[in-house]
Amino acid sequence: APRVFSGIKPSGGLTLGNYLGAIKRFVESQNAGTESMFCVVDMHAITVWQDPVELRRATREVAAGYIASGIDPERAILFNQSQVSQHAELGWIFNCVARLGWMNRMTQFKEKAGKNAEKQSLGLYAYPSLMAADILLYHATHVPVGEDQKQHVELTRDIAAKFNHDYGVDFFPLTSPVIDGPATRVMNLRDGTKKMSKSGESDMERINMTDDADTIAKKFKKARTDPAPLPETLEALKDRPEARNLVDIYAALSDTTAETVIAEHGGAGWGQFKPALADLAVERLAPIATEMRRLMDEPAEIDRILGRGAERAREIAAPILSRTYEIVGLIRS
Ligand code: AQP
Repeated sequence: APRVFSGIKPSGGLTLGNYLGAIKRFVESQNAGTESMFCVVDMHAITVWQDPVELRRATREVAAGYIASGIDPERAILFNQSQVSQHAELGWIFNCVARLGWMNRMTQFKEKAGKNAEKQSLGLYAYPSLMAADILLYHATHVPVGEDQKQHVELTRDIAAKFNHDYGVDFFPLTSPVIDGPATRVMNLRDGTKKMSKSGESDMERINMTDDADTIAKKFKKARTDPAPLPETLEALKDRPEARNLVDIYAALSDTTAETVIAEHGGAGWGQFKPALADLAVERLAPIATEMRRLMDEPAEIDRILGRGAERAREIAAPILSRTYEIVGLIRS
């Protein structure tokens, strides 16, 4: 049976990129009736330094973001990764399956490490192997992610295939990334060639899910664009990454396509389009932000939900990990 798994790192506050590229699509998958598991991947967050107090806050914020956006913790399994120790255990086994050459090709590590690879944690380097464990621990078949995670989900397939081949079993499924919709890569508002990130330097680069209406309006107003108005065809946006990004955001927020947005707004100047975009974003995000704030005022309730989700996750994970140990030849007595 199909099973969806995906996760978000609590490495800061949630952005519009996380919402459009991930959470909104998770809600759609849950509502389509597919068995779904959504994780706050706190062990991935600590691959770079996290202040412990802030990590706890961000973990609860991601959980609140899921719930406020429509993830129902009764229907989907919602939990934080570190409460299910099988992730780390299977992650170790996959560290012994994945090859250094494969890890060396991971573009996200190269981008994050920059010229300072030697100074990065071993965890940041090994992160895609833990991510493979997150997915395969539940024999998940579909992983909805943004474009930036495509390579990691492909690596998950390589790890599953090598494990199955080396041990002569047909145990781990070959997982498919699900990358669809108009906003699989929401770009930075100040630089249309970089993706919008939680941990980008300036707050003006991103819309946070908890930004208030004035902040959202100000950020779109100051968003970098070229001076030309919106063209009449999508083709003409090809070399205008900032303009294209705002059109894609508009399309995703209004559940339509970039073609339709251009058909309706082609010819509009930024003085017209940006306020329309800001109004739309506020209309969509404000109710979610209000609900997030309400939930975050009750951290004990969030922790209870995560704890209950972790119990349900462990029930699925335990037999799969035990079988993995058996296949590998590790004694459990
Ligand atoms: N800009 C984006 N556009 C579309 N999707 C995005 N995602 C993240 N940014 C965008 C998707 O959100 C999910 C969770 O991502 P993550 O938090 O695990 O890691 P990330 O991709 O590294 O996110 P950030 O925001 O860039 O975090 P930092 O700055 O800490 O590294 C994934 O499905 C991702 O594709």
